[in-house]
Amino acid sequence: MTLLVNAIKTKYYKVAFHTRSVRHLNSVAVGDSKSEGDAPLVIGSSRALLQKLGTQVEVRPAFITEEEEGALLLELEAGLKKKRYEFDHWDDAIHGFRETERLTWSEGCQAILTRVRSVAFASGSSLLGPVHVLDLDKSGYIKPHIDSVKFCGSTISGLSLLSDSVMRLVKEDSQNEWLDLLLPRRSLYILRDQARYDFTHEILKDEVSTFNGHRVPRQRRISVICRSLPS
Ligand SMILES: O=C(O)CCC(=O)C(=O)O
Repeated sequence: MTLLVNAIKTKYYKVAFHTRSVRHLNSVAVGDSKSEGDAPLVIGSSRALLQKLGTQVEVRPAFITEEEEGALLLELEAGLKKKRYEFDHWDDAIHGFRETERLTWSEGCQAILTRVRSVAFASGSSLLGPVHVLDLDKSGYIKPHIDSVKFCGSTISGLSLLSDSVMRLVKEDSQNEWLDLLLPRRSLYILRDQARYDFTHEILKDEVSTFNGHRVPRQRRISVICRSLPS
């Protein structure tokens, strides 16, 4: 069991071992990713950066309905419950998680994933067959990392179930360039190209989970992640 869990994690993630202080003063908001109330879902360190990465970072709120979220949870919970949350050594990429990969889905869930794939990936792209499912405990979080180029291509997209959360992107070689993405429960996020290769991404822990100065309480969160294959 542990071997499988470690194999999935090690396969996808390259942890970024850097310390940094991200300044969130003077952030700007731009782009098409807006909440239903028209509030921005992506903010960043400068308008130039947001414009540059505008098409490479998307958050689509309410991508799935409550019923669809329920269907995914029903299908995933039994398998996840058999595993223990792992609270790992400080240098691992994820803290307080359990995970699985799933290749076959019920018809209803498959239809949701087909919708995800049709909006997130260019038609004709080769996709990783198994979907990665990551269950973060309320106290769990994902440290800054860049997904391994060996196993993951130019696009990563994920559905967020059970909780709102904040994803932070920081330029690997220029730490004062950053974006924050508010990922509402049932939203879909998409990271492409430079946003995926040149920026670390992370999911903030509850204690520091804020977006644009507002607290975003983190509950247990399950993400359902689709990836393209390296070309
Ligand atoms: O849980 C998430 O949505 C983020 C997962 C992640 O960091 C990754 O797949 O590289």
